Amino acid sequence: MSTAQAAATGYFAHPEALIESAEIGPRTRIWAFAHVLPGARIGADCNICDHTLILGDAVIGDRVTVKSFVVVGDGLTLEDDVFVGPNVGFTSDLYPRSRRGPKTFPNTTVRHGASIGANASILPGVTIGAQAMIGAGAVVTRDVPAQAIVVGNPGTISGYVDSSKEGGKARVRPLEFRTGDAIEHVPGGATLHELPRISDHRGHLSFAEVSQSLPFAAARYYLIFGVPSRELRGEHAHRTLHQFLVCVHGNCSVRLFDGESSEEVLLNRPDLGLHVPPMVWMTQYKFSAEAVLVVLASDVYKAADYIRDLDEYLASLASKP
Ligand code: T46
Repeated sequence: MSTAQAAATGYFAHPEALIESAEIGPRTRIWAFAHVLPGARIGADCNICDHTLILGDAVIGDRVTVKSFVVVGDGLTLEDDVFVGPNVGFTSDLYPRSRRGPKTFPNTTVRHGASIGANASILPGVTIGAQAMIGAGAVVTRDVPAQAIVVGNPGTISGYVDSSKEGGKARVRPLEFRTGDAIEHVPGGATLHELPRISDHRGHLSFAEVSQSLPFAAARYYLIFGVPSRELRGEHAHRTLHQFLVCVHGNCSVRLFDGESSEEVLLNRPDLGLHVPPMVWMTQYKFSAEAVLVVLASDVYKAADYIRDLDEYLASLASKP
């Protein structure tokens, strides 16, 4: 397509770009030496930089930036507002051999608002969650939860972006908090309780009593232990369940997100309890070796009480009166 034809359809193409697709949205700019193959779909207001190759099966949403030296396609979808830094490598075949490519490619999806730093490598078939931030040079080998920050090789979650602050990181509750009334408030109505500790020459004893530090009657307990440090648990909210978390050995981080703000709490003492009411999106990660997390729950296990999809969780919050 010529530059004049491009202008007629409402987008800009540099005279040195090679455009073979008719599916390009208005106000998108495609710069020199970019090659867009027939069938590629590019939305509105995108910026496709010099020396990019957009293959025929590529699906690119609106307001997407693709910096130089990136190949988009082979099962790849970039949703709205995605940023792809220079030299990012989207791989499409786990066992590549010359002239023996796979017949079909696994679907790789970068969800809306996610950013990928320069020189990162993304393995085929992964989903990078909404607003996630992939650090420069990271190697992403598996799915990335929404809002997670991933760095290193293999890519590991180092934290979460605080969606209430543009590009910011979630506030981390200081390691040794002390308060007068022994209760601190965290997002979503969750509270951090400093539990009684009775110490003598025999050691320590800590406890919680219903209606004092334990804000509900427990119907169940469960334990989480032996978690490899790279793994994360949770990534869901409960519709009605109250929970009280105590890390009785070692430490782990709990990220709480209430749809607007997020905060990370470090559970590092057996006399520190975290009450999490319903409808708080919660993740546990950064487990130390030998960490044991005890959870008291207000009800028996009910699979239907879980909301495991972040978009569904946000929609449920929005539909609340
Ligand atoms: C939570 C965080 C902190 C049961 O059968 N009974 C139970 O009481 C529990 C808690 C789990 N399960 C089964 C359900 C799954 O098949 O155990 C399996 C693993 O559970 P899940 O993937 O939910 O594990 P986590 O660590 O992601 O979440 C758990 C709790 O389920 C959840 O309520 O808030 O710990």
